Amino acid sequence: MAITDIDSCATELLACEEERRDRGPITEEWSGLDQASAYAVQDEVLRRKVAAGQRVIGVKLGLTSRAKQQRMNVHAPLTGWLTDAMVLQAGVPVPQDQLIHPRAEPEIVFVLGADLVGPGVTAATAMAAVDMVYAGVEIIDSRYRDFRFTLPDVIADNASSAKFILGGVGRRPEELDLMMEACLLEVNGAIVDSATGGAVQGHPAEALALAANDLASRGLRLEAGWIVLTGGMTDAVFTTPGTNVGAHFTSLGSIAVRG
Ligand code: 0L1
Ligand code: MG
Repeated sequence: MAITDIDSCATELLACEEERRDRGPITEEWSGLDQASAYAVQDEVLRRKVAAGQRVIGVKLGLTSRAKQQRMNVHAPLTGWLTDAMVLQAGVPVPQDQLIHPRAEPEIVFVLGADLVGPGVTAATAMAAVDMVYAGVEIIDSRYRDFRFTLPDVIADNASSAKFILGGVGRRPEELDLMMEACLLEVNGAIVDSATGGAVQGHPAEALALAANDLASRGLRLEAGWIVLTGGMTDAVFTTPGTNVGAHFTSLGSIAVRG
């Protein structure tokens, strides 16, 4: 289909998700896809999902670590939406029959105890709004072939969102040194990558502040009770059938993912 505006772009990206079909970057077809129109596409896709019964449960950040930015060749962070349909319960295998080319990445996750309203949110004010901290693994699944995209493309695609798993260990923020919180990423018994929370914008609280301030620039806010995924700490690994991924955190426990 010809992509000529926000509406047709939203229709195409939703169709790709539903049909498990990947495609080339939309910016190569529609020059009107800039950052602002890409967020409008993201919001339109969300509006349609909510109209179909999904519930907004939070926000995700993407490309908040240098590892991810270098890997994807996109050098700026972005935000996307989380809905209840994205929750994958621990122990449930990656639903290959719903996804195109899923990959897993470890993240530090916040659950908010209070609204967080930008502009002007700092890491300190952001942390004051956090109720609990968890480990998470995000299962990303770009609608773009080979995960090849520009910043507007990946914004329109809701930051490659698909599923996420929340760890079973919740801690109060004051119990943790999140800059030093480490994660070892294991694939089929071998450690393939590692990072600390400092990889995420210097501190995951900086990522949370960034989300609040970015949303404020669009007249939006983070809400009490919402989940915030702060972005992949390491590169993401493919979760093909038969792959076993483990994300082992210093204080936040381990998450096992079965491909
Ligand atoms: O597909 C991608 O890697 C872009 C989304 C970024 C996800 C993340 O950094 O958490
Ligand atoms: Mg992520």
